[in-house]
Amino acid sequence: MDPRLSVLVLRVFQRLCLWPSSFRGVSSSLARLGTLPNYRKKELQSMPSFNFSSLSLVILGSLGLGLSTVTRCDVSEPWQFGFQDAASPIMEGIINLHHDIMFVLIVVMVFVCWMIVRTISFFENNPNPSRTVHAETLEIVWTVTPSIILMLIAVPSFALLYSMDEILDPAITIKCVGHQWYWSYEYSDYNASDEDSINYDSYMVPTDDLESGQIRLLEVDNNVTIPTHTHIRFVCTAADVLHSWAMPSLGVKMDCVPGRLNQMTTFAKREGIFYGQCSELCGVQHGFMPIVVQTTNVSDYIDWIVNKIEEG
Ligand SMILES: [Cu+2]
Repeated sequence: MDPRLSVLVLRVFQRLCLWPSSFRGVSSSLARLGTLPNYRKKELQSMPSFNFSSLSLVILGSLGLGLSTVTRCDVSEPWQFGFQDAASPIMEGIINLHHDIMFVLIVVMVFVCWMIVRTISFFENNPNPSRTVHAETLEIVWTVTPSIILMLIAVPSFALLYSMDEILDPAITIKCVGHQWYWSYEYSDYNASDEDSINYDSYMVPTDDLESGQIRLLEVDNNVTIPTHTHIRFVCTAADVLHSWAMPSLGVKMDCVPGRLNQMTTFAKREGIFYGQCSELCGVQHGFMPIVVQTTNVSDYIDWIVNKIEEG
């Protein structure tokens, strides 16, 4: 069996396993329970290929564990569909809204398909089918019902949208500047003048220089380090062309526009290393300017920042 196909089948199976838990709040915690630790994922990833028997073993294993999944924690993976695990309340909100809308979507889709099939079969099997072309009551019903559904969806959607926009008194401000083709970061909370600010560039690690276990095209030489359970503000801009600073697990994606500052906020809930990429076509090496965010506890963050200040 083609390894890619078996991975795809496995993913469909995982999604089916996770489907019953796709209700608000439950899904993200169950998904986390079912997530394997990183070393185990590496092991699975390094398997040369799935043959059918190993696939069925994995499926049986998944059944045994209830909701197991081989989804990597905080990095995208080949043939992934679905989200990366959330690490911020905003991303949890995005995933929950997605699940809620998917529920409505499937109910509507099944209803519409059922109606079409029934209409066709009644029309074909009936020697004298109705030729009605106008029905006022029916038209009112099929206009009002979808608008009510849309309004029901709009309420949580707007709540999420506005909470993403909210900048809650941030403890740290980090400036992200997009360049062709790397990122540079600036921590300016700890200095008296602009010249003293902590400032560094972050380049992708080329494939030839990767160490074992590192991820191709996603690893960088200098991470962005932020503390967990702290409100962080990112201000984004670009030095040359449009870029976009995106970190899926934190639920942030912001355009970096030359000559202006955009801001966004995040609140990391757990420690880890998170991978993202530039998300605006910015030139020939657009695919080679990844973003790595490391979240640590506050005391490790203080150590890191003191180190950086001393380096500077
Ligand atoms: Cu870019």
